[in-house]
Amino acid sequence: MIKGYIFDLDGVIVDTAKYHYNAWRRLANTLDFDITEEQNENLKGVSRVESLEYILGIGNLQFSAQKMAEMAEQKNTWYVESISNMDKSELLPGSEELIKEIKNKGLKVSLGSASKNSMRILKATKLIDYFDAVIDGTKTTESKPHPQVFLMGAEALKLKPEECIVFEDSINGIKAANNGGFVSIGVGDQKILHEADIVIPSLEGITIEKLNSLIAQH
Ligand code: B16
Ligand code: MG
Repeated sequence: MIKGYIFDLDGVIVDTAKYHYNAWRRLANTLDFDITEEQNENLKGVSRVESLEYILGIGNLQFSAQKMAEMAEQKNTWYVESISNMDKSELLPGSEELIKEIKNKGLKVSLGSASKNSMRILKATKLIDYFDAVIDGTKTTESKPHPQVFLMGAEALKLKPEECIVFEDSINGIKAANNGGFVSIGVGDQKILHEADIVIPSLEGITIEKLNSLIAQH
């Protein structure tokens, strides 16, 4: 029986994946190359430092550790600027409704995000009080597809992985959920997220009852 719901942040609760992409593109452009949407799929759910390494690999470029730290900082400054006026209008359809329903039914909610900006976003969108646990990039040492972020979430909720659903928009996040033994729900494109147990186009109209029936059919 499902007792806990673990939500990825960027691309599941809030529409911030586009801002990460824009900021990385801006950085790549300063180095005279570009990144495609397809390449961006591999950046979703990936930590800031590992994203930078991947991007520099695309440009076939190498820099000192100090220069790389400066570039990661620059990207984050641009990203934070783009979310500085964030409010509930950035919530993806259905996310707040589902989180509220889960809490109203006395079930548990955790965040499972790679982002170090997650508290800022949860506060700006006024969702923070619904969360029983917040596990993010400030607490983890391993990146998705390692399951650490979700295992820490389940532990904080005092639940086993098989008692929890993970919602994810990234290939790496789905792999992380599967690696940890969670029920994985891909939120987005079936073609991209085909490794998920179940794929839904968005959280719009998704209720606990619908989730239970999708799991029963699986
Ligand atoms: P930050 P998620 C991830 O968040 C993003 O998908 C990814 O694009 C980003 O690089 C990563 O967080 C780190 O974010 O630079 O804010 O620490 O999808 O795991 O919620
Ligand atoms: Mg995501």
